Amino acid sequence: MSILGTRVLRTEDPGFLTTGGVYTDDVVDERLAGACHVFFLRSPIAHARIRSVDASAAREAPGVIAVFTGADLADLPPLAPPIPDLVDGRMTQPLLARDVVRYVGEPVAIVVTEDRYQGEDAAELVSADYDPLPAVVDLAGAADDPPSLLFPETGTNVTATFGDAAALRADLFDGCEVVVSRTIINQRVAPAPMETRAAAAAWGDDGRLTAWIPNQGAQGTRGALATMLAIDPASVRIITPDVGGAFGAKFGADPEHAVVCWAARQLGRPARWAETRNENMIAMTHGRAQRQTITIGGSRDGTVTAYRLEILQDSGAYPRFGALLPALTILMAPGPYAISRAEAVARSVVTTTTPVGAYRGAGRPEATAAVERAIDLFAAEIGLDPSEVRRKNLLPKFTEPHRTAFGALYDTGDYVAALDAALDAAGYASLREEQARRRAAGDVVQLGIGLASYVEITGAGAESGAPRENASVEVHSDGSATILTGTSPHGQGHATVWAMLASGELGIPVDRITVKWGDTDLVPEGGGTGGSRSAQQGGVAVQQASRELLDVARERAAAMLEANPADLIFEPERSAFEVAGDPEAAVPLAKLAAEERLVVRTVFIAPGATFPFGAHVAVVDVDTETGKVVLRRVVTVDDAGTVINPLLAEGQRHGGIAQGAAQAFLEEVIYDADGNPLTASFADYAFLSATEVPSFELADMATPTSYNPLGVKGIGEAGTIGATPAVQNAIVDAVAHLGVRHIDLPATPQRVWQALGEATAGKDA
Ligand code: MCN
Repeated sequence: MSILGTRVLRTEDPGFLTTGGVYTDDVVDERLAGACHVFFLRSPIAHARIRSVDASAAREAPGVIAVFTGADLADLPPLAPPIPDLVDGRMTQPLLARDVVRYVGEPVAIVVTEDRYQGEDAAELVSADYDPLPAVVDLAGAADDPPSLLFPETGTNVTATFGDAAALRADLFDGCEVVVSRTIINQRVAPAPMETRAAAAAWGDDGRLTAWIPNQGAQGTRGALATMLAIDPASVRIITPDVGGAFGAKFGADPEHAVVCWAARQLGRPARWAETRNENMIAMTHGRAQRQTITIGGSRDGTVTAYRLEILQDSGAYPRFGALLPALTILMAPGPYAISRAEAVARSVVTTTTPVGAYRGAGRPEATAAVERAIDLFAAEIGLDPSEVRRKNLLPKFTEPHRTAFGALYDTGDYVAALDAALDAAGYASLREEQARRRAAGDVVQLGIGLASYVEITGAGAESGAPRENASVEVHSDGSATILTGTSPHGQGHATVWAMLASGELGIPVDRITVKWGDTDLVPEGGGTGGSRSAQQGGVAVQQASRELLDVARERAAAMLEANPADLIFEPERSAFEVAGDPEAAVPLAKLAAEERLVVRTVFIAPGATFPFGAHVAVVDVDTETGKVVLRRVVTVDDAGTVINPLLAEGQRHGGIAQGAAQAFLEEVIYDADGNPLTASFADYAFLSATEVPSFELADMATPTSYNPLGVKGIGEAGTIGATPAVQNAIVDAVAHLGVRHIDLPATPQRVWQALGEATAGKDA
């Protein structure tokens, strides 16, 4: 039996569970001996002109080596927005604020000390004077009626537009019997990885920088850091220690990372930084943050004929990846539905809040949440079961790529089958019966059933063109093997799965294969891990390298055995080539490696992104007196094509579903009207834990893609894409018979209770 498709236990875990990981802050290295510690003084005010920063008292404080402000870094370029062609390139972030601060938490100065805890004390002695400017928090206002401009020289807070709002069709909904429209919120959330951000930096005598940074792709981090430091990327070596979660927010590098490296160079000694949880909550990029206006129209028989999505994206104070999220949301706007007329437009605006970046799903959960809410609103309006409306409008099964009106090329799909499988697994009919009973009895606790059908994009191409990834595989003379990969796992388990893929080809046991990544001197190129790209590109590259290695080995074995290469059979059980019909005449790969290095590096180039799909069913209890929601069940079908290791793929689904559910009923980053963050700690931010969720029920479905030889698509973000709308729809469904049509994310007890109150008062809630 092939090892692929089996539940191989994670080889990473014994270490994590016994001695624990070695995170950036734990790294012990002689290059870091005598390191000083960096503490960031951050803006306490959302928007202000900096009148002065007086650090004289702080400089006299115990242990203080230096205090630096924005003026000291004036020779470094500011952090430029990604893809300045799409985003206003003038809206840049100085590495330390210069004249103006634009969000609470923006780095203003650093205090460098001998011991870590001296920095925080000394920072209190820095006196920074601010002239407050009006905060910009309200999204709609930020764009159209701004209380102030973050970058007055640009004349606007709009940093990017997608689609032509002036060209929206006036007749889009003509002929529709029913049209429903609503403005909904896809709230801002915090990635909240267990490991906060950190950096350790040392400059060698050769002028090269070595930086240990938790990241999602060392090569991208090297590039971003080199740009901020205005140095050649070749003079930067990034080393990636264990990473305690990232969820999209550790791609590239942040200004803080560059400042720590700069300080190390300036002071001529290594420097370290590890942020506190509070800093992490206000200064690591946030995710989502869209205000969406959805309009859906069709006929009373349930056919949807027109859909419009208008997005206002909160980019936070400085356009980062968040400003580009609408591009992905628009690409996936119609989801799995065959809607004959659909349009989507977006504007990204800057506000005086923490910059927004990628968060698990990055743009696609927002698309799914919008269209899934729209479908439910439409179903409620015409009084049809939401499963019926979905079934009626889902694209029929296709095996040849399908081009959508928004330019996405879905590789393969069977959306109705996914929906039916999820409904079956959930026991949909009997759930509806129970709901009817509880409604008829007028129970205080009502049952809600929510659905979400989805299709998402994984492994989208890098800017440089077709999606690709490299891998090298080397067999050693002792029969073990080493894999180098351009991916960068931080919880996904590539060490296990990449070893499985090589093992499946080479017959070397998984525990004798070492997987290495994240050191740019060892692996100079790589796309890292994000967008659920790794298995379909990095994993496939490992398989391809292993096969190419066998080709090389076959030639060498043939020469050694004095046989025709075509007459050799590779026998995985022995990890050896043998002559057909003469098993005695055999040569193991290890022996070939003893003769001459046996190593192959390859690049797998994919024809395009893949489009995994699925359906989620959520079941909730909602207390109609208190608004409290208890998540009872989440049943999902997540079709990621061929599954290499079901244990890991299921783990990814569980984690994603938990985060998706958390967005539906708990988590939200909140600012007051002055731009002060109200959720700056885990005491205030309703961070999901295992106690709030049931064990999830995962049904299987696998439609292989033809885009790679393994047939794999991504699974890393599926949970966040399906679960949020399914849980939200379930909560609304629980109280729909009481007149509630919509409850914004997150559907907290207060919001549910309020919606019930408004519905009872006769208002549409
Ligand atoms: N896999 C599989 N069969 C498939 C697809 C995947 O067995 N058909 C396995 C892979 O081998 C891999 C894992 O499932 O071990 C996830 O693979 P893939 O879907 O390719 O996703 P990536 O490895 O590229 O992971 C990225 C994805 C993203 S974008 C975010 S965000 C995310 C996530 O993974 N952040 C995470 N999962 C996370 N999990 C943890 N613990 N921490 C994070 O920060």
